Amino acid sequence: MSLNPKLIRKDFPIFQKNDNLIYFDSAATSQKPIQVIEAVADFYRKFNANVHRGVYRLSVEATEAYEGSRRKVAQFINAANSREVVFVRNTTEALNLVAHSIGINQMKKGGKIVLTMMEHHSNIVPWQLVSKIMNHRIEYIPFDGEGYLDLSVADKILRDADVFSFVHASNVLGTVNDVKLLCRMAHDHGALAVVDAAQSVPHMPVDVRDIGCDFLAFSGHKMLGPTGIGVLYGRYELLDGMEPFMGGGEMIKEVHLDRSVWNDVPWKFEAGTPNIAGAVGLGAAVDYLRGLGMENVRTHEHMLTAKALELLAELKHVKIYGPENPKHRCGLVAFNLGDIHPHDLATYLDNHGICVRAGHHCAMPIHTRLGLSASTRASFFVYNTVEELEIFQEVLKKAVKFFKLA
Ligand code: C6P
Repeated sequence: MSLNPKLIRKDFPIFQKNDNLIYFDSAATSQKPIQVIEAVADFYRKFNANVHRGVYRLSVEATEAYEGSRRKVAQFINAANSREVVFVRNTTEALNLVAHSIGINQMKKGGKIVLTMMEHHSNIVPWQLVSKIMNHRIEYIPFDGEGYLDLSVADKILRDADVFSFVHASNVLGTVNDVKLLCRMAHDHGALAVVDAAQSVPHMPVDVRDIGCDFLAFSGHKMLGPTGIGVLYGRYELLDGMEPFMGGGEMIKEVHLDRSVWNDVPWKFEAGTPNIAGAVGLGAAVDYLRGLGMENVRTHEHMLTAKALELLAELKHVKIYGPENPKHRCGLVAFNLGDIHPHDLATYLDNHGICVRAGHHCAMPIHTRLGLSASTRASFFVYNTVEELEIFQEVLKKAVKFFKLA
């Protein structure tokens, strides 16, 4: 079934306020439908209390709403058990949790971590932090000129690796990696497989059991949900054997002056009062996306990406990054237009009502590999239309004249 973005837009108050707004920055954060906004507001209006603490009815209801969202998220990614879903703040925190707990508490000093050169900083810096403490080595699988991982060198690089952590869909190149294959490669080398799914879970069906990953991280705010809520999926046996990342209330069963006993999974990783309303909002976002159907979401974005590539390619001065085949891409396109600085281009586009991101998109190593300091990126979601892409192309044509590209 094809999506009707014009109908979908009616659910988003931000487009009601300004129907001409062309929002091409969903890879940074998505807009929110009224169903999510109301779920959060309703929580505060009707159920607000702390979770797992009170015996009174309101607290039990708040706990049920919070844990109900956990079950929805677990189903959404086909986790075997909702206890494999840990609520965190965002993808960044999820990856820091894994890097800390595995990299410091489980790996021996001088271990080996393998990443790829197309990682977001969130999947590089946490590993660098623990490597500094533990003297681990980090090696990177490169990508080729078209934006595909160079798997011909992967076996060599993965030898003796303890962890292989990689992005599902690149936030700059748009490349959708074959994560099932990458997980198999990790396991063949005895390494844990960690997936950064920040740009995939919102936009395509993701089944953790089919992928065969050990851990998978994503953010609520990129999938129509609120900011400040994210997910770390982990296989139960692994989470159970891990040390917590943060200490405090709720993550313990017993505290004595000389020692403590941790709570069960997943609560041992959720120290302190969690973002309860955020989790409830994420549950509503999952309901919304499931209502649309993730296959339909993927098909719609594939159609938009193919059209964007086609319209951009018609411009003489454009340089597009990432795979040419839209089937291998997620719904975003990073590009440069002649020598116009991406910040100047983004400002020009903003003056014409179009929101895009400009800069290194928190992925400096990708830009360094491409010989760039920055790019302009347009990213799409369920509320974007082909008409918006046509306007985008017209404004880019005007920009060519305005910036006097030869
Ligand atoms: N990328 C972008 O504009 P957080 O900030 O924790 O929700 O997500 C971090 C993150 C991790 N991995 C990938 C592949 C990502 O794209 C992001 C976030 C945004 O591209 C903001 S920098």
